[in-house]
Amino acid sequence: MNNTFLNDVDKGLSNTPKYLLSKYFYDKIGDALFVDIMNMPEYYLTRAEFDIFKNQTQNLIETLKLRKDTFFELIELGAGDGTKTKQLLKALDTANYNFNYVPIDISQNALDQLKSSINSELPNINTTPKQGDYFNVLSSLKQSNHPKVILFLGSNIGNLNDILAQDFLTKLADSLQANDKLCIGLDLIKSEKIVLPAYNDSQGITRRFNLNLLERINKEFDANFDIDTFKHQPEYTEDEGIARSYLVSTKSQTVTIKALNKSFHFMEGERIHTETSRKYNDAILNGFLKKTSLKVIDKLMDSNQYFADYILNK
Ligand code: AVJ
Repeated sequence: MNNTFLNDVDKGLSNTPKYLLSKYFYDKIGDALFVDIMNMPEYYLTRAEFDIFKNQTQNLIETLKLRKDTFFELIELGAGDGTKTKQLLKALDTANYNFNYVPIDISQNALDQLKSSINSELPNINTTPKQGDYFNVLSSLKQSNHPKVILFLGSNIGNLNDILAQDFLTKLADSLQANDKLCIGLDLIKSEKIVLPAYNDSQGITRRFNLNLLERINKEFDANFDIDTFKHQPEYTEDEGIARSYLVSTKSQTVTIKALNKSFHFMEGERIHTETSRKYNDAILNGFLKKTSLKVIDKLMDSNQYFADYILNK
């Protein structure tokens, strides 16, 4: 695991242009910063999807065709702190549905916290977490023969570039059976005035979240990034529908990563691309889906129509 991270750092910083993978944001500090981001007034995504899960829970249960007489697995990719999912879990628990909750996340720390919070808030629910990234867990999905409901919320899929998103949806489709359901939460393409501040909150939490990636490399790989010399830079245009975050070196400098026994040169103004957050609409989603066996059967939106949960099956 750690070695993969080190290899990915080497690969990304040796590339032109430089990049680091956003999945590595989530160490213990990154997890906590992301929870803070979700509470920022500018970060509308979580509130919008929470609105759907809180106010359209019955609708969600119906459209997912959940049945009380059949055991199913509720699998969540990138579960994080589970705030939205708990709305659904609560309703399913109250109505005595028979299921197992399988949260999957890159962060073991996030999973440990989620499991203990569900155990205390919803003690009837059987939670069996799995650690891994989205691609690694796909193969384990096929192993179970129970009906499955897959939740992929929070516009987490937005972190995959278009090639990876296509690849992921194709593989995900292959690991599902005819009666399985998929709920994908997508942030919808909208004006720059709304999207850009979500990645540049006025309290600077997103900035710290982005810079934490360099601090993580300093700590884990004995590197000497001077984080005061890197600037958080988010970009978004409504035309393209993709938010990207960068860290910009404010001066010409060389950074050494002892665990790699290597140095990396940064020109003044040179950037590291650290995150892609694609926004969606029906056409973009259907463009990916047409190359898979998946189709949209329903779409739930929040009251502002900022965000949509798409329900899919094969
Ligand atoms: C968890 C991937 C949905 O892209 O909006 C928030 C992560 N990054 N602020 C997103 C994130 C900066 C977030 N996702």
